[in-house]
This record gives sequence, structure tokens and C-alpha cells, in this order.
Amino acid sequence: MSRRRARAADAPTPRPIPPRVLVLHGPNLNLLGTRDPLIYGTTTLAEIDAELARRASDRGAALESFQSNHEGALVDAIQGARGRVDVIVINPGAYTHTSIAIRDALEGVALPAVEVHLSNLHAREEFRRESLVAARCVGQISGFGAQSYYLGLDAALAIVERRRAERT
Ligand code: CA2
Repeated sequence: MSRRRARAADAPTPRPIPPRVLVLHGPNLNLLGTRDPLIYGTTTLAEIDAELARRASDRGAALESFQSNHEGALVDAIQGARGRVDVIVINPGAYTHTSIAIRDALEGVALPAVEVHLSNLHAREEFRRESLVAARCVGQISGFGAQSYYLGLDAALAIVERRRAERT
């Protein structure tokens, strides 16, 4: 084997850069598992976050979760994600239906986002049918309970993979 070929063969395979995922939970989602199990299920937010972290780690991804009852704190978290995160998974809770600020923040950071909801927004009150953030997200997953978050993570990782493949 020539010296040049031997060197190429010995070179370590570059490690893939872990996709970085930010999961955001809006107001009252900290109450999950304590009330309204018929609508929102019995899984607590801590259990959802732990399962998301486990699944992300199995896929070689880095994941952080943040919950807030405050619109501005969610806006700050979205703004802070720029340059630090590849994709956002967001359940804006009731802000889904009211928050132009969260919509504008998603637009402002220009990061891909996946909107998730535990309940089926279209099977509930009329006012829940409208999402102000949906148009700034790649897509929406709604109605699968805690599973909506896990499907959201799958979608988020697929988005990162596709974008990276498009860049190479
Ligand atoms: O289905 C979803 O994930 C929602 O984003 C949940 C929001 C609701 O306002 C949206 O329309 C749909 C409400 C979260 C409240 O969570 C609770 C959980 C347990 C007990 C009380 C509230």
C-alpha cells in the first residue's frame, strides 16, 4: 500500500455532529399527570422529558427541555436558540391560539420547528382550531397524547438530517 493510501485508511472516521434539539412546553403543561387525564393523559411532564432525552440520546442527538408559564420567557428561549440549536419542538399550550409574539420569535430565528399537541385541537372547542404558530412551523402533530412529543422528535431529527444532506 502506498504511503498516501495507508494514511487515508488510518484516518479516523469523522464523528457525526449531534443534532441539537430544543423542546419547549408552554403554560400549565407542568400540571400534566395531576389533572384532566381524559384530555391530557396521565404521563407527567418530567416523564415526557425523560423519555425524550432517552430517545434523543439513542439517536445520537442532544436535547434540552424548557417549560414556562410566561410568554416572554418562551420568546427568550426561542431567541436564545439561534446558533445553539438545530431544531425546535414546541407545544405552546394555550399560547398556540393567542401568541403573535411566539409566532414572530419563530420567524425571527428562522429555525425549523415542529408544533406538537397532546390533544386533538380539531376535536375540541372551536377556538383551539386556530394555531397562530402553525404557519411558522414545518408541521403540526396533534392528538396522540405523550406520543405527539415522540413523533415530534422523530420529525425534528428527520428535518435536521434532510437539511444536512441538502447542504452536502
Ligand atoms: O393539547 C395540547 O397539548 C394543548 O397545547 C394543551 C393546552 C391547551 O390550551 C391547547 O389548546 C392544547 C393546555 C395545557 C394545559 O395542561 C394541563 C394539564 C393538566 C391539567 C391542566 C392543564
